[in-house]
Amino acid sequence: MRNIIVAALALFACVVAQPGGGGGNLDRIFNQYAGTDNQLTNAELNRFWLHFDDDGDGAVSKQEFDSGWRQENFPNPQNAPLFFLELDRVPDEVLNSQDFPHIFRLWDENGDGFVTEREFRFNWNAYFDD
Ligand SMILES: [Ca+2]
Ligand SMILES: [Ca+2]
Ligand SMILES: [Ca+2]
Repeated sequence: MRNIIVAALALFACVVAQPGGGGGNLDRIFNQYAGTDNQLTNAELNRFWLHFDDDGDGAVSKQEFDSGWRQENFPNPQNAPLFFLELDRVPDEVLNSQDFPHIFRLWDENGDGFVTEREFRFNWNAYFDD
């Protein structure tokens, strides 16, 4: 029995320690934008993407995205240009209100209009791990 607990703990530690885009970072982001209901609405996820918009013109340019990604210490900054392309769902080299609904639908796995922490983490890791 004791061995099982030790093994379970070791496994747990492994899972927790996985970089997967900086676990702590991810929790912080999610909590910051999701609010008390612990789910992201479309507007809340938009707010997250728009925090990259340094000049406040309502669109995230590639340059804003790249530099924001590095500033935030998000995972795999060398791939930020590729992440930008993935997120640019209506391809015009900016991320704006045309792209956000598509991104939201991709992240809202079950289509209930909310992105839970599990959905957020799952997609974050899928899109932003190398
Ligand atoms: Ca901008
Ligand atoms: Ca776009
Ligand atoms: Ca959902």
